[in-house]
Amino acid sequence: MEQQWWQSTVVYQIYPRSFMDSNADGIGDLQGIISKLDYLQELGIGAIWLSPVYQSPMDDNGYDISDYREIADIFGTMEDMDELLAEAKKRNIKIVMDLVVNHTSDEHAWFVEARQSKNNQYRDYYIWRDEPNDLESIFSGSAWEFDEKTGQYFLHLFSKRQPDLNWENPQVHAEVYDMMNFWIDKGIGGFRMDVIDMIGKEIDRGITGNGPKLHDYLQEMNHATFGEKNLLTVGETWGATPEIAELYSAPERDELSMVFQFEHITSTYPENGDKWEAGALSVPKLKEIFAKWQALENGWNSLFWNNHDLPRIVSNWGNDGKYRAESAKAFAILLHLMKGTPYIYQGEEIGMANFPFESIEQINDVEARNMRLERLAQGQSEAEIMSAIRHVGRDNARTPMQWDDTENAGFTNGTPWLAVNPNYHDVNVLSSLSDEESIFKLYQKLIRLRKKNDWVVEGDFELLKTADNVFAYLRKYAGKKYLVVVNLSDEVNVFGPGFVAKNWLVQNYPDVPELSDVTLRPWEAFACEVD
Ligand code: TEU
Ligand code: CA
Repeated sequence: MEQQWWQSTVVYQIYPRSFMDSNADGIGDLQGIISKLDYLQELGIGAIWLSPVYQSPMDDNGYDISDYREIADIFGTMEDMDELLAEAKKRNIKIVMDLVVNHTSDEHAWFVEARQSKNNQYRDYYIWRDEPNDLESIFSGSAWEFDEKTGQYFLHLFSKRQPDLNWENPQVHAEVYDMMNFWIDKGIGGFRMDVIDMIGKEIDRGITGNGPKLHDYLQEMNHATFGEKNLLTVGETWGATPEIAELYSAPERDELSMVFQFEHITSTYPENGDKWEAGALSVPKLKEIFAKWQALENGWNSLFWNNHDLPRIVSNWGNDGKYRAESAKAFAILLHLMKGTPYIYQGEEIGMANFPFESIEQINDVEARNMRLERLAQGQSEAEIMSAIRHVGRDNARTPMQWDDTENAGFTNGTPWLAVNPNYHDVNVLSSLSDEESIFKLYQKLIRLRKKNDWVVEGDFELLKTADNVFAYLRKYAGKKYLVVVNLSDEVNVFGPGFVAKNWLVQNYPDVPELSDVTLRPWEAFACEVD
């Protein structure tokens, strides 16, 4: 396959509520984003994945949509959206919209109608049963909510204000494709598809992810909407294996460009998959997982450490104290020189860290709040629960972007909807821009490397055998070899001997090591061409 634009670009995810506030109401908005496009252009990204900006009662911060064709008042207007598209285009940046079609808000007109009566014309847009089964919501409790008026239960795999759409109803498909074409006609660059692996669910058989009809639906969607439009499409698929990822992303299957897989993320979760009990990173496991995914043949990888649902990488697996800069850069080098399309989550490029949450009053996230109530009822202590939220809660990623060291980190002139991380005096965009050794400059360099070098996009990947906590690999392209070495620990580790450096590309300590026998410093990382 010829190289596609979405294979050589780097995508930047914006969580609009937390990016930049233009009107002092404490909430980020579209005009705020427009005001920062020059910054993103300087970083070098080619696309923005915009988390939902549609009309929504914001029970799940916009992942509960009440009108797919309107912009939420707090974010602006459709004129602002059109302006964002135009201003981004001027800077060669495409806008990838979040497509949330596993469920709507309970305030969506379809659901308002559907719950009126059993024979309402929208009733079958949703999933109703006389009796609930034992399916659980991802946001705690039963996945079924009793609706008084018509005496049936409706399904909600997320919050009870997010009723699941019924994809067994062809009318739902038609409505969704129509809406997608509305956005495509506006000139967007693609879609990030929220929990798309759930739309093929067969709930009476207890199947939620990877249902039997899933791929038929995606092919149908492709043909009815973006198929011929050269768009980036990325599915959020928590349950994908490399085999499944090829079903989604093999070009001849006419489905998606790529998917987000989460095997590296969930590698620290216990057997039962409970993210709240995530443990420490195992580097050997991480290497094994990436080696497996990098071997994807007929399909394309996405590459990410962070998003709006995950704790900050520098806090989660790095060292956000003594080695904040070194470890943030180490993770950047490791990821950005692999094969696939990298995604940067806002603030990652300046090494933003988790927030020191102490009490539930500081938490907005519906997932964490529901979890707390459930676990308090089960007898867990407040302290234990807060510790889990502090380590892996989603609000860690959602604190406001840190632009400078003025009040509220320059995010707002009002009161921010979620507190700004107290480290903003040290960690902010303004200081990163003037420091040649900043994390930002390293990201910028990695993005340029990818743009200029086909080996980064296309080279074969080969994992090297090394000390447990050293992650090293070769990329091979057109007879040349490129070496990437990363020490993923606070300790020194030995790498080598065996290579002769020809050409240094990038590193996270000011001086480069002697390749014949390297003692890697804590979190040391570098890449070079080798013989
Ligand atoms: O996330 C899907 C999802 O399963 C997450 O809720 C994830 O499991 C959880 O955050 C980690 O514990 C998508 C969106 O990214 C998320 O923000 C939404 O809340 C969710 O779908 C519902 O739309
Ligand atoms: Ca605002």
